Amino acid sequence: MALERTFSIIKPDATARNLTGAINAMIEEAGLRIVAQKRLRMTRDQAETFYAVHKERPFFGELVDFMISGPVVVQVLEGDNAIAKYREVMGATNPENAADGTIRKAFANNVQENSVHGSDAPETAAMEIAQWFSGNEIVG
Ligand code: 3AN
Repeated sequence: MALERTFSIIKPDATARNLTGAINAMIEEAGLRIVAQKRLRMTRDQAETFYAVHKERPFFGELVDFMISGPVVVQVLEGDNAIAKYREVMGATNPENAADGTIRKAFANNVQENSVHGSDAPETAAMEIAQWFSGNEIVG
């Protein structure tokens, strides 16, 4: 299996509840390595760029407001099959549909305040990582 990198965000609903460590523990227990991490406050411009793919969706405005409402932790995760593996660990977008043992089942408030983001494909992972990290901030 190929060593892969994916991009993760611990969202404002989770940082507000002091869940960074609990979520990181679930990430590490799944065999993923946190090879870069920083806590920051997104600007509106940054959030709009990050979620540009959703700009026609009815929830876009609310989603951007939510993502800038508090601090986030942006991360790069590395491991075998990291993109698919992290999607599994996160669970379904809507926590009502998330499997037991997943981050969203354990912590998400609802479909919007769903605690974590993870890239959905190699191309988006590369773009998302490049938006938030320079090469020398990622130490595998
Ligand atoms: P995922 O994060 O599981 O890849 P996407 O890419 O469909 O899901 O959605 C991106 C983000 O948009 C979600 N993480 C969630 O915060 C928000 N979102 C998705 N669907 C809805 C919805 N129906 N209402 C409000 N927010 C939503």
